[in-house]
Amino acid sequence: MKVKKYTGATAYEAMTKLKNELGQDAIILNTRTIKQKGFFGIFKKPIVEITAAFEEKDLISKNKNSANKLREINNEIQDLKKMIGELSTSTNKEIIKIPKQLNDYKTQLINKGVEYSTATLIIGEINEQININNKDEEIIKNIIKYNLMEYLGDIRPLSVSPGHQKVIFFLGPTGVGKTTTLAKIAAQLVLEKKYNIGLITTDTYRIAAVEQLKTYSNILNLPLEVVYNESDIYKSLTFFKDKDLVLVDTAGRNHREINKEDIVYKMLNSINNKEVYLVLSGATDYITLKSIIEHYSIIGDYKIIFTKLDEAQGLGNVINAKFLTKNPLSYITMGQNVPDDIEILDKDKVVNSLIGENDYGRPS
Ligand SMILES: Nc1nc2c(ncn2[C@@H]2O[C@H](COP(=O)(O)OP(=O)(O)OP(=O)(O)O)[C@@H](O)[C@H]2O)c(=O)[nH]1
Ligand SMILES: [Mg+2]
Repeated sequence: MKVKKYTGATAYEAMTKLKNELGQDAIILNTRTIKQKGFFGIFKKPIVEITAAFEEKDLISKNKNSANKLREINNEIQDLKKMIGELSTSTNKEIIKIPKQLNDYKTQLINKGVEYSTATLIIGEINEQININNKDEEIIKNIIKYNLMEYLGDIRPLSVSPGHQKVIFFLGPTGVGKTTTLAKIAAQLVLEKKYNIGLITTDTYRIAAVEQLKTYSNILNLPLEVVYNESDIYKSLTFFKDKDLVLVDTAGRNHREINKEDIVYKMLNSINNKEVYLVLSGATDYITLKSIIEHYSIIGDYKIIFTKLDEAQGLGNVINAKFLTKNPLSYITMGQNVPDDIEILDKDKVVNSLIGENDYGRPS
């Protein structure tokens, strides 16, 4: 057992010193206030003295702990320094290596709603492949366009093979425009292509959902079947045996709640010849879009329709979606008018809009 004294202007200060050195295990033997003599016999402020007893091993292990802690902190500082170093060299690389013209295109894409890391990747890849120094504006623009076109991939609208019935599903989050888009497509197929079409709705959740589709079916003079349960699926499909196309409207679903027990997925699994469209609003924010796409991966093969591009700030989500899923794009819609406000996605126009050359999707 050893004894040591600690002093401080206050008891707290002396105690803090003691605890720092000896830890919690020391035993306090005595605490006293000491008056100190100054010059000419004038008293200075009193100090507090604490006497403590401790085992030497406590001091050793305490010191050892402190040394370990110091080493840990030191290691963390080294790691942080390394990370900061790496970060600044990579940012420097980006700033130094990406020429201004390319960086301007990157900013342009971000302003059109392309997600930051996606825009960085697109421009970074171009920069890595091609030396754009001394190239004129027009050539640089074309390089950007070719690349964006490539990312958009093949556009796959509905393909109909007469004599082989196809069932077309429209799925997606609530209120994105599934029913309206179905009506637009149905109207064009009936009025322009004269296909023989039947309509089905599985949306029996929302009041007036059936009525909404019924209105379109009356205007277009198309039969409508309502599916409430699994056996209705087969009944209505039998009823529509002679149709070239059967278009299926589904209830909007919170994407976090979609599951394979839903009547729609039972129906999807029962049908061989089908096309599935995931309807997405172009005006959705990126993290929501990402989450929707992740949840709908349970569907597997689907094609994407972007609606409400007239309400979106830019067409960035069209590119974003292609980076989140390899599934093909198909149609875009840009207004509430049935059947006019829909078209097969025109890659050229999308790309020109992304680089600020037109206002594709905006009402003219
Ligand atoms: N601005 C704009 N509005 C649209 C577009 N497509 C649909 N809408 C409107 O969006 C609203 C919802 O459309 P619906 O077709 O009922 O959407 P839904 O996905 O079927 O909705 P739920 O069945 O309730 O999930 C309606 O007011 C439509 O007119 C579009 O391209 N642009
Ligand atoms: Mg609907």
